[in-house]
Amino acid sequence: MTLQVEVLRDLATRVLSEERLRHTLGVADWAEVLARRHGLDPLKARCAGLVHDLAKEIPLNSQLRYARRWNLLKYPEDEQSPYVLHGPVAAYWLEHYYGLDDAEIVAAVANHTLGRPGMGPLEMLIYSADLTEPDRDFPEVDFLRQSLYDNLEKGTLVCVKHTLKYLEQSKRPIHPLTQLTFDDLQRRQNIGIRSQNA
Ligand code: DGI
Ligand code: FE
Ligand code: FE
Repeated sequence: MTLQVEVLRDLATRVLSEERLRHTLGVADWAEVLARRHGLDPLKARCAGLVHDLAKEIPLNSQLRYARRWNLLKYPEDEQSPYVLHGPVAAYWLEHYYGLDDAEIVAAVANHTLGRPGMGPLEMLIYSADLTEPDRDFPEVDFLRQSLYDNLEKGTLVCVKHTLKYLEQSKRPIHPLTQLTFDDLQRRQNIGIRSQNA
């Protein structure tokens, strides 16, 4: 399947509310900028941004039903906080029903909310662009944007750290994958720093 930005944009326009579409287009634009900056494929980044939240507005009980049917429930927390399922649900639908055969985009959509240990560059890009797109407005957002622009891996670590802090402050449960993602990125960066100094 060739990647057609216009087709995916139309899909997002048909499926999403006006507000969610605005966010989606913001993620697609910002992901493309970051992809160019870091030598990744800008077309793939835009496409992943366009489809990352396709399942977000499906009622939660239906998301849960799809997740059960498609065997996407991996942690007890998935059922306790079902709003973390829209990435895996959209990714499964795109791959198995829509025929999207780009594994990197499918993974970036699946893991855009929680991350995972061992994320690839496009997964980091979409995770982070989602949090820092132009419409997002919170005190640290410019620092997060600059960190991402300077270094994708370090910037993503800063984004996951921000999410952990936000969840702690709002007394929401931390999903094991968020913690595992943080630990993994931190470990990868420590290895990088040690090998630079070696
Ligand atoms: O779909 P978006 O709103 O664009 O963004 P998203 O896919 O990153 O989802 C954001 C929501 O996910 C937000 O309400 C916080 C929540 N979230 C992210 N990580 C965790 C989490 N919620 C819980 N309970 N635990 C997490 O680790
Ligand atoms: Fe999302
Ligand atoms: Fe989003």
